[in-house]
Amino acid sequence: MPTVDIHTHIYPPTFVKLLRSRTTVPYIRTSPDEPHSSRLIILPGEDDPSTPSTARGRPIGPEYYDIAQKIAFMDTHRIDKSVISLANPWLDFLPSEEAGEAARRINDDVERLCAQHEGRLYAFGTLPLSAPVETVVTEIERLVQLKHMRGVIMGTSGLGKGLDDPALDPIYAALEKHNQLIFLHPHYGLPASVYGPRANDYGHVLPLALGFPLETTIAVTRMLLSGVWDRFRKLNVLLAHSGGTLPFLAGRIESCIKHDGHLKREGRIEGRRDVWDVLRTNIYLDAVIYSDVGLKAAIDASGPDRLMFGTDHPFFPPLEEDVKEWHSVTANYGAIAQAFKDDQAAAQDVLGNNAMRILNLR
Ligand code: 5CU
Repeated sequence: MPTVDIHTHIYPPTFVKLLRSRTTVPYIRTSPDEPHSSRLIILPGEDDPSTPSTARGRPIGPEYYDIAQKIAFMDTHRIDKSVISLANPWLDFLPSEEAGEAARRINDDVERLCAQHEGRLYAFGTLPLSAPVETVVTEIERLVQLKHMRGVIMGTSGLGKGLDDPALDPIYAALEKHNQLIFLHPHYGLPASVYGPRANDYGHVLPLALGFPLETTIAVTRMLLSGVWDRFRKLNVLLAHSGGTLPFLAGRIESCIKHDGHLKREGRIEGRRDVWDVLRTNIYLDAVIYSDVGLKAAIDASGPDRLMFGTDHPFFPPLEEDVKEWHSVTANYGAIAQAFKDDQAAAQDVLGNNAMRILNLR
């Protein structure tokens, strides 16, 4: 009975080199005062001049780019297989003319890493979303040929205008045609103004705990409202962080749709697929929510057969030194144990069997 981690990131060496060459977000900075410790600065606003440089971003060590550390982490946490993905902000920031080649290079790097650990690693590929749509579709078609790829990871910006942009249709069509899952992951959070003038006092808590999940929820709701799943009925999307807040808010979203005079006048309420249908047919959820309370909402919304264990490694390492097992991982294991305390078979499905089936792992 395998344990499979489907939410686990890496910045392969070529990507780290790219980040080290940059001076604007996203970048990696090594201060001359601390030559042995580098910081990874990726989130919007994270290098605000009012934040001391030693508090910007997060420390970055080999766990972010060394595949041997990923395997060691898997061994420590009894994870048999991982489906690795490039971490945010993927290639969103690259100039259009560079993105296609960068995606090919990084996807080939990741494919090689998986081949070095046959049977233990699979991957979600990365798309060159700032490139012309044809370049993106070509990369999707190339990814299908790579042995270890099992779909693509994407942020919420799409081609720059969000995931409800009709210009994405050829990309959705290619993903649907080749049965490639989108792993949808947040990065941009909410506008900084909502965090208030004292946001810097609160570290990363507001953007990560709330900005990320709400970003995902809004992105998926926009896809729903624009009819993406009416046009692409077999398009499958795996939502990070147990769907943000989608399982909890699905009823409210449906109610707002049914009470919207504008949608009614335009005839867009009847005949569409509702959020519950999409949650149970097109959406998969990870189990990265750290508590059985959120997990139960995910189970109720999509069903235990659509939920898959994840860790978010290498993010959220323990702050204490000499801790062997990460709190963030034991919290996710604990949430599954608690939510399925009367159903061991369903717990095992979430821990690994679902991923084996849904992602066709061997
Ligand atoms: O700690 C963070 O900033 C992050 C991040 O950027 N991406 C992610 O997947 N988890 C945590």
